[in-house]
Amino acid sequence: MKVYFCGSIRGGRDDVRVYRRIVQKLQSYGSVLTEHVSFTEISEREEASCDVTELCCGWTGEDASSAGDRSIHDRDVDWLRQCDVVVAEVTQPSLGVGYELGRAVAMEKRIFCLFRPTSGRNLSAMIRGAADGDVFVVKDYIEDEVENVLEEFFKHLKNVK
Ligand code: 6IA
Repeated sequence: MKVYFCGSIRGGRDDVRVYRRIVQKLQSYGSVLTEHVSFTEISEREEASCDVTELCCGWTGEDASSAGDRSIHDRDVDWLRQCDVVVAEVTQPSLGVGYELGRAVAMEKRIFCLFRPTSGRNLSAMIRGAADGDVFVVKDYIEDEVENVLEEFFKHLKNVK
């Protein structure tokens, strides 16, 4: 199973430790194409060590610094096409995550969005309003429940497949 995980990068990295927890759990179900989203070494200004850049993008040396936004976009859209399921942590608002979810809907992917109401934020109507409880699921959760919530979702996924 290929999982595409979405989490904020330039939108802000406040939740990176939750992303790490999610990705670790997701890796017990399959390969996470976008593991780099959970790397604490990546800041919202995308200052990452060379090692990390190499790890996440397969770019090395000069390529890594000059790859640019188009390469990131095209590669991510390609991964989105390849994946079996999209899991997004949507508490920290991110234009990129919103865009990925819109593209995923158009590709008819299964989508699981995780939102933490304890953040005091109100989830965008374009995400909450897209939920149909089947192909597009939005789940309110607290951080301590995150592994259980993912377990429930993947159990359900196995049954509908
Ligand atoms: O607008 P945002 O930057 O918050 O969008 C975040 C979302 O877009 C994530 O779910 C990622 O899948 C995708 N994304 C945004 N920036 C990158 C990126 N930058 N690399 C891969 N995916 C990205 C390069 C970081 C570099 C240090 C390796």
